Amino acid sequence: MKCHIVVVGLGYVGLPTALVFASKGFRVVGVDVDQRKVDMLKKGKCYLREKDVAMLLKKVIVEGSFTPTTEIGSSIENASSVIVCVPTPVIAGEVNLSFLEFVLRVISDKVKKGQLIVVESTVPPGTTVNFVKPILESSGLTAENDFYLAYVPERIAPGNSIRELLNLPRLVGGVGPKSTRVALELYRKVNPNVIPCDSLTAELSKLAENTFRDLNIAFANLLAMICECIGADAKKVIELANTHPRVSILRPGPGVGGPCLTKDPYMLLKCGEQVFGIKLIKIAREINDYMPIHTVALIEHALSKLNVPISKAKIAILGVAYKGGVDDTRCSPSEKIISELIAKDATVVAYDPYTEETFGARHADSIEEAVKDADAVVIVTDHPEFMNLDLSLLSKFVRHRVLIDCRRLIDAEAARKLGFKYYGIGLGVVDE
Ligand code: SAJ
Repeated sequence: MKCHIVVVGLGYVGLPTALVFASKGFRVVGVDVDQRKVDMLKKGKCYLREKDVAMLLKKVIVEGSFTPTTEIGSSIENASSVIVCVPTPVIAGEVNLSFLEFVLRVISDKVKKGQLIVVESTVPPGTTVNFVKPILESSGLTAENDFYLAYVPERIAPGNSIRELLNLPRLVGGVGPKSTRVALELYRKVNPNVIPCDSLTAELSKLAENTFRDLNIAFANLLAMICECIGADAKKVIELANTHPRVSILRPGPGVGGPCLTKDPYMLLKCGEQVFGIKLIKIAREINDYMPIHTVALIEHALSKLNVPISKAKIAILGVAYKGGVDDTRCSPSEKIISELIAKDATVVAYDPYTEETFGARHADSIEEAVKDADAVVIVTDHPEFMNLDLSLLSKFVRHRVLIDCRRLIDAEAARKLGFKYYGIGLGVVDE
């Protein structure tokens, strides 16, 4: 058995992290405040809907290398390393570091000489040095001399976490060279692809990658709306532009969801409010946040062509999760789309093969149940299950053959041949 690691916070990031270390021979104690989660984990039951995570959990529980607990203090006393993966939510543009602070105060009571403390939670630039370090040093010990402190940003995409933890390059940013070296040694044991840097650079890189992705999607969404205005097809335009070897535009859609892209750009915004052009980040966020409203406008437009007032319409929503292949509904565009439709008195039925969440819409157990008597079918999430929808079967259930394809999963021509009015984000509307 190798040394003992404590992972604090067993959510989307902490749980896979704990399991990966446990599977590589470390003795890992995973701490979470949620007793229900801890009880499930002890029985080898996984609350994340990821096959690899569930399999690894069973394995490490049977092997005895992973111990879930709600007890944080005593587990830290015996640890050689502590990895903190607690949420750092952004509320109304302001980051809330209270969960992080709480954990750090407990750690500072227990921190010992030679221990490595790692923060993986996304934080504003400078947090490791200006916020984390002083709290830990209130113990009387100092970073670099007595204990080691590093920022190692999590970079995993929910749905694919184990593979990414093992393969995606890890940025390892210590508060000094000794901390970087000690943290590199630890992370190298699970992933050979480790890149040394300092904590500030690691913090900024994490925010840069998610903000860049948000900007890129905002540009794709802007292009989509331009194409809708002038009767072009953004999907084709982007496909062609991307044949240029130095261009890589992402896909437009019904909005950007999830807990990362919707929050991390605000952390970058905050640290450069006086910088010329910083509003670029804000505008990108505004564009992406606007897309659910744009989607509702497209639905209303389609219904108006049928002379069905929205208050009398039945709308089937396919997909509630924020992206394809996951059950995660955090900040999902579906939430805003469904609530806007309900506010307009539409009858909304939602189906998602991965989650029971409906955000107030009626729940359907199948696609057929969702689309029964629908005036419009709206594909919101790019789940693989929606890629090959059997439109001829669907057409038997719906009241009107109207398809609004926010992810451009369906072949427009094939849909039209079956008598569907096909609308897509980024597809210039051609109403006969
Ligand atoms: N989306 C689009 N068009 C696209 C790609 C995505 O509209 O072309 C939408 C998705 O549907 C979704 C949202 O953007 O609603 C975000 O999805 P995502 O797959 O882009 O990213 P996340 O939030 O699942 O994970 C991101 C990842 N960051 C990057 O790829 C740079 C992941 O690696 C990070 O670890 C994660 O954020 C995080 O935790 O920070």
